[in-house]
Amino acid sequence: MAWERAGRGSVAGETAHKLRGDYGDMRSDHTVDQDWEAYTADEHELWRRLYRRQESLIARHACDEFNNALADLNFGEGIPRFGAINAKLRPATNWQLVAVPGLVPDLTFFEHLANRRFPVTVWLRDPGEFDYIVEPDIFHDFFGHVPMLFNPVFADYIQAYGRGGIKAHELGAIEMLARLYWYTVEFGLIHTPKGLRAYGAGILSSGGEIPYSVESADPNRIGFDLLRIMQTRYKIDTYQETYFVIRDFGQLFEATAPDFSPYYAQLNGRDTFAPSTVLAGDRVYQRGLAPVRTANGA
Ligand code: HBI
Ligand code: FE
Repeated sequence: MAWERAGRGSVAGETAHKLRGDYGDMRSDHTVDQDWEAYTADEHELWRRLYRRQESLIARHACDEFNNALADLNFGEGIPRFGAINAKLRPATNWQLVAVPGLVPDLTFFEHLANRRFPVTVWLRDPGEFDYIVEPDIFHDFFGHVPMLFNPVFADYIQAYGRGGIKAHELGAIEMLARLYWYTVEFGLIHTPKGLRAYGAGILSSGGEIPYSVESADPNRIGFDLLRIMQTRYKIDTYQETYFVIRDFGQLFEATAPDFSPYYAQLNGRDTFAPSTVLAGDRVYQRGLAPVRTANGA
């Protein structure tokens, strides 16, 4: 996953590479129709392969909330229809999926989340990208994110993130907020009675990073701390050097309930921490033996 930097306020054309996806027919809110009939038999087969590989990994490494929702949804047989999932999502947490051509501008993304609409990319990666994909595709967006939208507390957290994003956009603080999204929604771990488990979509949609994030002795694992996370840079083209661990989803929601404006003011101009740093005040679950990862080490 190397897409975050490309996504930052840049869909209009400042990206390092051209965005994939067809942005020609989208509506003003960047949504499109899914056009499920257009997926080929090969694409459905690739989806089944991706799904089966992840399924064998998540049983031991994903949190129960993710595993239970995934089992209920049962979308392993082919690329799902968003409409069918929406019929289940609406009564569960009042979220809806909307189809998008790919990365959308930050503010558009935040506005969807603030209104409990989760943007899901319509295209699937090529077979050669089985293990690694630069931009989020339908497999990352769907497999990684959708099951957690069925958890009421987590679903509220994502909406709160969207609202916070709109505000951060006005305040010029998106970078700090984006680190929170990265280290929770994308790469978060949770400490459960069964041990450490993953809930972040970037982990759960990756074949290699699931066991790495939960079991490897290499990375740091540190207790969740909102301000600390907002000062911590991240790498977009390697496995993470540090994972942050929550106790439960309530902790996430409560920590992020206050208005962030004073936090941004407090942190503005301060030094940021390298992704591999362990601080004296950290609650350390695991001090990594080899946290530093070089690019493309994934
Ligand atoms: N667009 N489709 C899509 N998916 C994302 O996850 C996404 C995005 N645009 C911007 C973005 N993420 C992030 O840069 C913000 O969360 C900061
Ligand atoms: Fe994602």
